[in-house]
Amino acid sequence: MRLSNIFLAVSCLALSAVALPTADTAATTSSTCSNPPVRKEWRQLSTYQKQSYINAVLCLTKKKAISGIAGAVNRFDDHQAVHNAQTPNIHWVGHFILWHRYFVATYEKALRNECGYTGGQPYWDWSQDASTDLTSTAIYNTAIFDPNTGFGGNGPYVIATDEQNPLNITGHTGGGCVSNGPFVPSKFTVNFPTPDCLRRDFIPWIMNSFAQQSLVDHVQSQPDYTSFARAIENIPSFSEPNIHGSGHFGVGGVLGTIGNAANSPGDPLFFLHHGNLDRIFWEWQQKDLKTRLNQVGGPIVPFDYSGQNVTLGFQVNMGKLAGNQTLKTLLNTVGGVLCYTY
Ligand SMILES: [Cu+2]
Repeated sequence: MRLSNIFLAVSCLALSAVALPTADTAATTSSTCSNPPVRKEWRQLSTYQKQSYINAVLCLTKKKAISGIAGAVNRFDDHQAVHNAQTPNIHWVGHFILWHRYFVATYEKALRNECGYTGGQPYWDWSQDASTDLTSTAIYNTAIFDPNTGFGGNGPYVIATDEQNPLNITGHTGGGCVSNGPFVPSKFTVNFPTPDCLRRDFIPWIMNSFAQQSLVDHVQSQPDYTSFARAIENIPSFSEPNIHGSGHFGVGGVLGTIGNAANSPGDPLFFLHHGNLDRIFWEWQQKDLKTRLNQVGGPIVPFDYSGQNVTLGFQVNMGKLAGNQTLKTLLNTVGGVLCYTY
């Protein structure tokens, strides 16, 4: 047994004896988080569970928006709109991973509370399928893209203009409307910021290279929160891989919805991609919970690595979708405000 596990076990025993709701040093399930939903990898779900999840997503698209953000028509759009509104402040900052943790959890809560979904938010562990042959398309033939029990596949190839591809990303294979699965134009619309179909634009070399397990291992070997946070985003360039970019640009490419920095949550797959990043973060935390439930760092202002850092008391918000929370609260997935596990 690891030291941290012993610590956790002892703390839990102590807590159950005195029935305190929270502890500062261990991830204890609080009185407001009993039976946390367990998040699973997509292929671990049964066909029935997969269908229940997709049905709950489609259910969100039939409920009226509450975000108050112009362009958001339904509850699915709400999440995309909130992400869009905060895009300049939540990437390449110390709170990147915690903001997105809260974001995915807010979506999970909506699926459960408003659309009758009973499971945990599933995630997509792309590393399981990433090939060292960068031209391989095998990863696109896995369960997650299944047209019947998954999220459907690519869009047909569309030429991208120079304006649409300012970064000159090579090798895109799609760009048109997703043509099979539950999110085809007849069943699903991306309403925000303006109505469009869901687009995907697979780029095999990015998907395969950015999703490599060795990169995940590198991120998980970081000694502290600040270096972890920086490693998971790396730099905004295609000259160096970063695991955050794998799902975004391997699936979204140049023209796809999930490849658009501000509006990526318009692809329902976003929440499984970010669910995986959160699982990687959660696993990293488990290696030293005592420290990693109490540590944040990294810049408040994007890329401002010599400027002011976030602290445990730093607050993030979900607009009208959920209350403001401190980073300290969001470090614990079973603390009460958050209530899920892996
Ligand atoms: Cu984001």
